[in-house]
Amino acid sequence: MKTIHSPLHALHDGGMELHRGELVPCFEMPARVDHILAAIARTGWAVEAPREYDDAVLARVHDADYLAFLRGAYAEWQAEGRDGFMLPGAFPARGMRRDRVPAGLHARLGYYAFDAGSPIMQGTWQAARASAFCALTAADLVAAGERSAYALCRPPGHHAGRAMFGGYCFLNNAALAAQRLRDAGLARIAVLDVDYHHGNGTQDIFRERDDVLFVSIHGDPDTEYPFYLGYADERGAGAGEGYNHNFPLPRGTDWARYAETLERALGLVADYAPQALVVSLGVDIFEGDPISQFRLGVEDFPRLGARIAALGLPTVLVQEGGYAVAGIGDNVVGVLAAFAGP
Ligand code: Q9C
Ligand code: ZN
Repeated sequence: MKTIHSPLHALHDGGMELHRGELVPCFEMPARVDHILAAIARTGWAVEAPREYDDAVLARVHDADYLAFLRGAYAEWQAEGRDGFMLPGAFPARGMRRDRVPAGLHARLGYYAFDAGSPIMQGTWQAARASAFCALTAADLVAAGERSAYALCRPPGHHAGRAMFGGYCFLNNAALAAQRLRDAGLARIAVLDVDYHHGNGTQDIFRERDDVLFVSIHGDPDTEYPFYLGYADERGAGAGEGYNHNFPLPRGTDWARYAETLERALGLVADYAPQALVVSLGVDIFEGDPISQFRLGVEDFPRLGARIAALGLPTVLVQEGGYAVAGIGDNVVGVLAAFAGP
């Protein structure tokens, strides 16, 4: 199985995030990719650079005004004589205007953001584009007949909405991959999101559609980020009603509990009979993760991979979270091994 990777991810680096009321260095750091690449190098699997795509491909999933904001935000920041990284401090919550995009840079920053945990810096746009290109390239490989491909995306994507960033995510890599597979002529795509955090962006992007099934297993949003989406009663809307399934699980969930839920989730994917599967592969379900509360051990990731691979579907695996940096490579390769064959 091929890994698609771009060194441009490292241009997004060095920011701080507001974490439980404290400004701390971002958990989402370039070293994550180094550890994943090192583990992949030990397997001998091929690593390739992504292809390039026009902004029109990104606009299949994201709004044009949002893409323009991401592209130009840091240059505007510099034009105001500032450096370092950008973080918003105010957001349009209930009772406030969301129907107009304000003019000022800081106002627009809060308008498009949903948390103060996702700094924008000099290289963020380039890194986010390269990350999206990895997912799109992996989707193109699978559309062209590869059984599976792994997009080593960084920054991650599943929290990013049509016109919204947050949770370390700017462009929704998994959604772009799913849309790319649709645009290649595959009729039905399933997205299985196993990241610890609910994939609110992906859910929202496909909420009203029946051609992309979204199934997510994650920490209960009553206490776990992103808090305001990811509950079991969110089933999709309009034509998409019944094509969205959330499985929130409590803190402390171990493999035994997880595996039961996984079987139900996989059953829904199989019943949908998709032409391809996109996996939002967050390994922050690991017991050693510093910001998450499930208890999967290193030995559980090959089990997870084997169960998903047993669907027998052409599969694009897209890297999402995972912040136990030293263990991230083994956990990712543990999942991928089931797809790579003997
Ligand atoms: N100020 C992923 O795993 N932490 N994202 C809270 C709020 C956010 C995790 C920050 C965790 C996001 C892709
Ligand atoms: Zn996560």
